Amino acid sequence: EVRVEDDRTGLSVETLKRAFADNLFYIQGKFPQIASKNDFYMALAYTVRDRLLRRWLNTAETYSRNASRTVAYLSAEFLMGPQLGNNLINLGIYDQVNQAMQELGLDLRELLEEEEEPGLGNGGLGRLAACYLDSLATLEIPSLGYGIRYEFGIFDQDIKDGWQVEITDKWLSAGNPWELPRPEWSVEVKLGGHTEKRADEHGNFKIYWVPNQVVKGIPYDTPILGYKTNTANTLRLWKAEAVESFDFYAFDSGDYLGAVHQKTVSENISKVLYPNDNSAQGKELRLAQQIFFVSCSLKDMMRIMEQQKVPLEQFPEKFVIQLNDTHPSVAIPELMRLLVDEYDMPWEKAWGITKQSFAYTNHTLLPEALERWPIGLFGKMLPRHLEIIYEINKRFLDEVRMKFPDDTDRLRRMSLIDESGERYVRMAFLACVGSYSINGVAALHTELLKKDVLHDFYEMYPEKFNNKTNGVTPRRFMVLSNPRLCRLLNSKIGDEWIKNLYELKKLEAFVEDPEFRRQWREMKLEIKQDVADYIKKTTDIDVNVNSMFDIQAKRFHEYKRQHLNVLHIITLYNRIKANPDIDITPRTFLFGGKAAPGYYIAKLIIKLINSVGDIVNRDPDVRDRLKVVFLKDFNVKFAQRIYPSADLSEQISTAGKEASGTGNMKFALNGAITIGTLDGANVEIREEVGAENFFLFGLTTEEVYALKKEGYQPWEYYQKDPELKLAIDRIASGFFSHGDPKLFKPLVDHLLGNDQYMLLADYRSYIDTQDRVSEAYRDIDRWVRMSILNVARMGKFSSDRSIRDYCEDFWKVQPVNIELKE
Ligand code: 26Q
Repeated sequence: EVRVEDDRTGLSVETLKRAFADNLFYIQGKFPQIASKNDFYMALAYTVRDRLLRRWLNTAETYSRNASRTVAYLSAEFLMGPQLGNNLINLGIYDQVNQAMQELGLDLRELLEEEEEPGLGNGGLGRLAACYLDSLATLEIPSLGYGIRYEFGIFDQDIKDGWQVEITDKWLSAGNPWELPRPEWSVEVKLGGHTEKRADEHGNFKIYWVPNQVVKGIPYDTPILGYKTNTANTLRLWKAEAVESFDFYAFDSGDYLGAVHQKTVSENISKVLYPNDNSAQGKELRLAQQIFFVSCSLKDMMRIMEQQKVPLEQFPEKFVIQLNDTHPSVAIPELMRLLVDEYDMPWEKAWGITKQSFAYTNHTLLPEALERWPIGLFGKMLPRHLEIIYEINKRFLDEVRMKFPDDTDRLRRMSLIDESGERYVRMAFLACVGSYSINGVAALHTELLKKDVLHDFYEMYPEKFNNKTNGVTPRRFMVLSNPRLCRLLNSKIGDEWIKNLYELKKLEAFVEDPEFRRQWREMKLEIKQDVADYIKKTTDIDVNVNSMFDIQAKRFHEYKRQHLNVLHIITLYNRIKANPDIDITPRTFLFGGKAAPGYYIAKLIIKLINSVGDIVNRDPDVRDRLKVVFLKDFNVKFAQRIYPSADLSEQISTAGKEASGTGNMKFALNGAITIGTLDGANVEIREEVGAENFFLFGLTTEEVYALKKEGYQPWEYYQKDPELKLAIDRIASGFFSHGDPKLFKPLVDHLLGNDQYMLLADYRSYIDTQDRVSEAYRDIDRWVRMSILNVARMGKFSSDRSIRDYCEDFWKVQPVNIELKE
């Protein structure tokens, strides 16, 4: 019997080759001889997409038949990273495709490099959303991600003369093979205008919102495959366009240019991602983005319910809406508006439904990142929502009065409207009142929310508060990014760990095996060699692969203290200059990360790193014992390349400032040892891997508070510690800036002036701990043991564990098995 595999579904190497050639010809319209690398990438992407469509449609069909309870994950950011490699892994066809490409004379790794990644997020919060979608699909949980299809994602970073330069991210310019537009499910969103009270046809008085702008949202769907399951969930991103009526209006009125202008105004809404991480700017367009995607998403959920014939009263049984920070929290008044104004539901009933539907995740303790909207701006864009918020607030404050009589200060503190000066809507408070669950993203973070930022709300609703420690997906951040590690792991403990990360525990049995340790060490060396080649190619800097790779890769922010790391580098440099023959453990310092374009000090820290690098890397006295490398344009693709190469992971934020961190997890899962403070998830990582396998330094959160209270004097630390003084003096003197003392003056002033993030207080502890790190690295066998034990004990930090916790604790959703049929 001759069986021919279908070109669109077959998985044999022969069929894959045939399908690839077919797509190259019929979709890209090219013969192989003249095809570009992008043509080959596209042909392969379509070949893979064909192979996941059946899963996708079967999943959608099954969900709609069962009307299963569904998680709607609302997020202004999804930092997905490249799709091709991940889809190959999750479909389980990486090896076949690799071979097919080889037989066609192509290199799969090169084609993977071709993909422009969708960088629709800033950092931790956006990447967490992406990891959670991966785990939801892998755990077969019905779920939809809802967000914005930004035309320009996070900017590309270039470095010119040591400074960051931003370049617009044109990720869509070569086309996106992973999305399908679904124009038939477009919805309209109203903005601006005013409200009117009028009688309806039955003579009942009702509120009508008369907007002055209407925009259309068009959904673009991307499949989210589970790892080796049949599940393919959906990420639905909304693109803003003008409604057609404006085109007609142009003909009617003759105001052609006016109508075209309206069109660009509408399209602006999904034009660009705001590039701020952990800082909220009250910009009008940002609020328009939020109501736009939230309103589209809620109307989409209602459409789905109608199609599945689920009555609106059962909204909380059909959907649980997870709010990824407050960015989508305007969903609370928007759902109220839809139910009360558009579906004529009584307020109490609508409020009952709303409160049962939302759950809120907080991601920050930084005051400047808590969203507040000036009343004027809010009311101008969302007049009806402001009225609804006032009503929610009135009823809420009555509730507070009942529970805490005669406590006017508490009412003032808890009001959804901040009236201390200019009036603001406090979005975190709105999210607390409108949700049945409030969670932080690491144990310490949740405790600090209860004690501090949301203390009054904790006293009011203690039962709502819970912790969900973040996690990361081992599919992308181990299987895809670190094939060498995976081969070694699989040879010892099989591959169950990919779906159950606690299986990594089994590695502990091999830590005393010298041959295994030798293999581990060799593996790390090979990975470092790859990265060294990449550094040579991109920066022309030679690095020594036997030196310790000491890496800090994350967004630039003063609280993350990249400049504390720099103070360490300068200290080592000063020691060498004082004593050129000093015995120093060789290190390669690698930095990666972007600064918000308007954050001057963060950009100055980038310039400082490059300036210090220029001096240190060229100084003959250093004799290649220290190298400082800034790798530009840190993004998901680049992160995957860099995490596996780290010996040391820098997680050095001021205690109490980093909500969780997730880079810390990605490094440790790839065998790096952490040097870190007791902040965010570092606390739990240290608990898991053991204090003896973690380099702890610095003040605790309590000590930070106490020191602030008693009057912190950074100047005293500077005066008392000669190494610290010398390091800062080097910067201040212009030593790293061609003799110009002005260049880094703002930075020096921050440190010696108020030093908000207490670098000087933590400096000595950091340096001494770094000295212990250097000592430990000299005993490479001891280091390798620590590395193995770190990986073995990181099982907790899979995003599968996080998602299981969400499901069991308060989402109350069950897996749905998908059967594959035609
Ligand atoms: C808000 C309003 C206007 C403009 C921008 C913003 C905005 C955008 C992004 C505010 C905050 C963010 C991003 C926050 C973020 O990434 N937080 C990180 O979340 C991670 C996942 O939980 C944690 O691990 C990090 O500790 C936390 O910093």
